Amino acid sequence: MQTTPFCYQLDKPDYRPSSYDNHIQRTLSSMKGQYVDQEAYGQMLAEDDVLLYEVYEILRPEISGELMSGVSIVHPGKVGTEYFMTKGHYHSVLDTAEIYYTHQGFGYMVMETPEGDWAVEELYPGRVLYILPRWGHRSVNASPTEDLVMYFIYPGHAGHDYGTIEEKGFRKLVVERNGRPEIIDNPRWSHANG
Ligand code: S6P
Ligand code: ZN
Repeated sequence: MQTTPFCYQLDKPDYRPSSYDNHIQRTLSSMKGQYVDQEAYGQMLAEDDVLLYEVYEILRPEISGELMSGVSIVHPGKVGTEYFMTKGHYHSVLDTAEIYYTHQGFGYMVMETPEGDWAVEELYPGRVLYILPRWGHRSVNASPTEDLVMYFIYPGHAGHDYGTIEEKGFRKLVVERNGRPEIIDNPRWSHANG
């Protein structure tokens, strides 16, 4: 790990960092139960465990004075009518924020709090999204052809809680209807919460 200030490049055409510590690749099989159309999910998985998204991480010590950063790339595609998306998570230390800067593509950040608030923000090149502490987040690629490429920064001690979202999902889904993205209620979320 670096002990003096350091730099890395995020260059066109793909904005992958010039150096990184970790490359995560998440495929369809890691999203069991997350897509509302379970039949479409099963059929697609039987054909191919496709790559949904990748994360290049620049890691630092997991302490509050440090910052984690990196690049996430969500590939284009759909499971049924629902766009490819990240697993989504809360930070384990709930009271930690995050910033996302979109380099390329078009999509949405779906967010909610444990208190019942929700928000969905558009993501497109040049746009900066500030995610407040306590807001769980999932990125969704709503472009039919382009990667959604974003740079992110969050506190070193934040950690990740995936379990809550795996169990309940998000309140809102982004689906394609009549060739356009639409934000709808997640029927599975309502069911899970009675
Ligand atoms: C971490 C930050 C991103 C995500 C990445 C993948 O706090 O929000 O690095 O990890 O977008 O999403 P997920 O939900 O699989 O971690
Ligand atoms: Zn996060």
